[in-house]
Order: sequence, then C-alpha cells, then structure tokens
Amino acid sequence: MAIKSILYVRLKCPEIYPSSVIYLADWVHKKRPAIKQQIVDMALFDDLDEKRALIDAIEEHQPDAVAFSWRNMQPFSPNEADESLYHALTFYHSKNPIKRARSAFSGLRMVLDYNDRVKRNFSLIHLVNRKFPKKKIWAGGPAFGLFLDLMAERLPEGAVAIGGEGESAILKLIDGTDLLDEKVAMKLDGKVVLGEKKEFFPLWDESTPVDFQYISEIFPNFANYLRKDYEVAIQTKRGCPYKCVFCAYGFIDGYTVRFRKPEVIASEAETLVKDFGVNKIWFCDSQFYPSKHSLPIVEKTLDELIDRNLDIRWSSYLRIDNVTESLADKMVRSGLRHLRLSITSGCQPIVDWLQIGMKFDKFFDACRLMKTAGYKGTINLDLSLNAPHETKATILETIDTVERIADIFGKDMIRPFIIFLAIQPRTTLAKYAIEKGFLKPDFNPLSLTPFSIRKLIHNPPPLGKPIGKALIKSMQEHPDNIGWNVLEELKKEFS
Ligand code: B12
Ligand code: SF4
Repeated sequence: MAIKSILYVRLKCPEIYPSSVIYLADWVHKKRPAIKQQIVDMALFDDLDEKRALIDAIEEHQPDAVAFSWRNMQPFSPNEADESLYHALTFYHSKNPIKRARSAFSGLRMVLDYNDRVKRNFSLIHLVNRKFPKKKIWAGGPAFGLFLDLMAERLPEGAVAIGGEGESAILKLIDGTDLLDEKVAMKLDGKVVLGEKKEFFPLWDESTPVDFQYISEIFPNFANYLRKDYEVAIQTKRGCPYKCVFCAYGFIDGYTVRFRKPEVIASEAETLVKDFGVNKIWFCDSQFYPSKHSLPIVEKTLDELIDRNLDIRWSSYLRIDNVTESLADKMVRSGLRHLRLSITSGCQPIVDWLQIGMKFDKFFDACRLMKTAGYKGTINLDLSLNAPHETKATILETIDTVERIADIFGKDMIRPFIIFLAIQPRTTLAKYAIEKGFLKPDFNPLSLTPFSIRKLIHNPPPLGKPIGKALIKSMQEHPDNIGWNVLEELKKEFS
C-alpha cells in the first residue's frame, strides 16, 4: 500500500519539547512533500483521555500509517532529585520500622505507576492494531534505541520498530523498500526479525533548518512549547567517541560523531528566537563538545550564534576538559547559562577505571578558563559516589576535588549532585556487575520491580550503607542543599 498520510503519536512522558517527531516530520515533508502529516502529543492529555484522543485523531485524519514515538522506558533515575530513590534507600537502610514501611508502600506505588505508564503506551499501540487493522503501525524513539528486541516482542504482529535515528528508515517505510539494513525489529509470525544498520544518516549533507511554520500547521499544540522560558531542543550533532563504562549513548547514537552544519543550526535557532519567541535552548546532543577534533566545528557553531546576536540562554550535556580560552569565551558570549559537569568521581584512578578519559589537571585549568571568560551560571557536578573500586580514601579525595572546584568558581555556584551509577545493558559496567555477581547474566533491564531496580543501581557494600544513610538524612533535613550536606556527612564519617 502506498503511504499517503502519517499520524505521529508522541507517547506520554513528563512534558518536554518533542524534538523527535518535529525533526522527523520536517524531514519527511522535505523529502516526500506530497505526504500529509499530523502530530498528536499524548504528553498534553490526561491518562484517561489518551485513548479517546488517539481514536479521534485517527478518525479525523485517516492516516495510512500511525507512527508512535516513545521517549522514556526507564523513567526512574537514581539521583537525589528522584523521590523513588529516597524511598528505596529508606527501605533498605533506615532503622526506623515505621519509616521503612511507609517507604516500602510509597516505593511500590511508584513502581506500579512506572509499570502502568509502560502498559498504557503498549495498549495504545495495540488499540490501533485492533480498531484500525488496515493501518500500518510504526514505532521508534529513544525507548527503542537500547531495548529494540525486548520492546518489539510486545508490539502487535506486523508492527515495525526502529531503534536509533529514524530519517533513512522512515523513507524506506514510506516507500515500502527493504528495511533490513536499518536498526529495525519486525514482528512476523510471532517472531522478532532484526535488521542491522549499515550506514549513518548523512547529517552534514542532508540536515536543513526545521521549517517551523510547517510544524505549527501539522501540530496544533506546538504553541504549548513556545511559552517564555520554556526550553526548546536543537540537535547540533550525533554520536560520542568516548566509552565511559557506564554510558550507553554510544550504542544508541554511535561512536562516530556526525555534525550538522553550523549555519543550519544557527538559522534554526534564529527562526525559533525571532519568529517564535524562544529564549531558552538545550542542545540535545549526547555530548555538545565530544573531543578535541570537534573544536573547530563547535567553535564555528558558536560564532554563527554570536554573529546573529540572539538573545538566548543555552545548556547541554557538556565536557569542559578540552576547552580552550577562545572556546570558553564563545560559550559564555553565546549565552551558556548552566553547566552540568559529569565528573562522576574526583579521584583520578576511579575516573580512569570508568574510562571517562579526563585528567583533573586539565579539568582544573578548564575551570579557570571558564571563570576568566566570565562564566556566571550555576554548575552541577554529577557525582556517583560508590563507583567500582571506591574506598573511603577515594571518596575523601572526591570531596577534596569538589572543594577545589568550588574555590575556583565560588561555593555558591557549585551544586554537587548525587547520582548513583545506573547499570545500563550493553555497557562495560553491566559486564562488570555480572562478573561480580551483582547482576544475573540474563537480567531484564525493563523489569520494574523494587528488587530489580535496586540491582540496576551500582551502590554495593561496604560503602553503600553509609552513603545511602547520608543521602537519606540530607534529603530529609536539607532538601535545598542535598549534595553539599552529603559530602559533609561523609567527610565526618570517613575522616
Ligand atoms: C538530551 C537528553 C535529555 C535532556 C533533554 C533536554 C530537552 N529539553 O530536550 C534532559 C537532560 C532534560 C533529559 C532528561 C531525561 N532523560 Co534523556 N536523553 C537525552 C539524549 C542525550 C538525547 C535525546 C534527544 O533529544 N535526541 C534528539 C532527538 C531528535 O532524537 P530522538 O529523540 O532519538 O529521535 C530520533 C530517533 O529516536 C527516531 N525516532 C523517534 N521517534 C520515532 C518514531 C518513528 C516511527 C521512527 C521510525 C523513528 C523515530 O528518529 C528521530 C530522528 O532521528 C538521550 C540519549 C541519546 N543519545 O539519544 C537521552 C535519553 C532520551 N534520556 C533518557 C531518560 C531516561 C531521561 C530521563 C527520564 C532521566 C531522568 N530520570 O531524569 C529524563 C526524562 C525527561 C522527560 N521529561 O521526558 C533515556 C530514554 C530511554 C530510556 N532508557 O528510558 C535516553 C535514551 C538515555 C538513556 N539513558 O538511555 N534527557
Ligand atoms: S562523554 Fe558523555 S556521552 Fe560520551 S560516553 Fe561519556 S558519558 Fe557517554
């Protein structure tokens, strides 16, 4: 069947700019302009209204294909801002039986909520299959990037799922051509057939600035994401060459870095700022400044933004260890507002074991360069305090490093942010956890029970308990300043 129309259904997640469907629909419009497209965003509906909204949209637009885009599969993150971490730690480490019982109850409720969300998403996909059996069903998005095979098992027969970038795959879906050279999973005769991606999408040559006028025509709720101070996402590149042992982004996005042209990025930002009133941007790359080799293009991108004199404040996942004086200056002048630096540990041997590829002497120099360049935003220092091979001494060294960074920028600007290492499938950390017996070789990363979630957080004994306790105490007593208080508690305990 020739595809003449597509309805994109962005499945529900905590409200966030829907970059996936916006980039995809823009691409399809430019390559197959005759195709009619429409976007419906479940993030904007109450749970109870989702089914009705989906059916209404299908009946109104009569699409040939329904393209589901699914963002989060692991909504839980083991960080100090996640309430479920508090309940998990209280349940496992508190001596107070009443608090433990309360946390067991609340933790269980949250796990049920997570599972409920996953079930609801799958049931919307199955609903289309049942009620509109002639429609093609396609699915993709970040949730499929890591777990393509496991997710595909739960899709209806005949549905096609795409993992990772979707531009070339969606054209093949539209044209009905062979898909097995894509990262694809198809459910056929009850079995999942997998394809393998052969080539990355040529981002540099093919990517153009999004036509936001067109997007606002096919996405009536687009205006919802154009409120003042709402963070809009722009992608500047794909891929990260590092192999930090805990990170799965290379698997999702590739280890080869592919760039969009600086003028394309800046022109996209300019339209958003001048025509749509946007003033806050998140560059939604795996890593904004992935290596020394990317310096010229990153710098050119910032030049283009500066030349256009855009009033924006931006942020991104960002490493600063390779920053130069000129790059630091351009980051600040182009509107960098917040730094989230994932140093993970402040102890060089631990950072080396984690293969983060960062040397602290260079990192301190980089901090000084940022300070001299006039950076005045806040700085989150992500710390995973119980990495493999951690001892009391390495934790004390981390605290010392954080204090040295605070000496450079000023303590008020630094926010240590506690986030345990999550064990992601297909990472070196997962292999290590299996070797150590923390995880079973056949662990299911999508199983959301209190016990399985606990196993997917790396916080083993003997340090797990004192760290957990320090975190519970700080979350309870100093909710506005958790990180510094955890470090103070641990300094007292371990010195
Ligand atoms: C940037 C980012 C963030 C930023 C987002 C900033 C912003 N304003 O947008 C921040 C820091 C806020 C963030 C937060 C979270 N994130 Co995040 N994030 C990312 C990251 C690095 C990029 C996502 C992105 O925007 N990509 C750019 C867009 C254009 O690409 P895309 O969405 O993948 O879409 C492409 C394809 O997927 C495909 N596609 C998409 N839909 C469809 C549909 C069809 C039919 C087809 C064919 C193809 C297709 O085509 C698109 C174009 O190529 C990814 C990791 C990664 N490297 O991808 C994690 C990732 C998306 N995040 C993830 C998670 C879990 C979260 C959090 C839940 C973490 C937490 N607990 O706090 C929150 C949730 C936020 C929310 N409200 O939903 C997971 C999601 C999957 C999972 N494991 O559950 C990822 C994959 C990382 C991981 N750990 O695996 N995140
Ligand atoms: S630098 Fe960032 S994106 Fe790249 S592998 Fe390390 S943690 Fe992942």
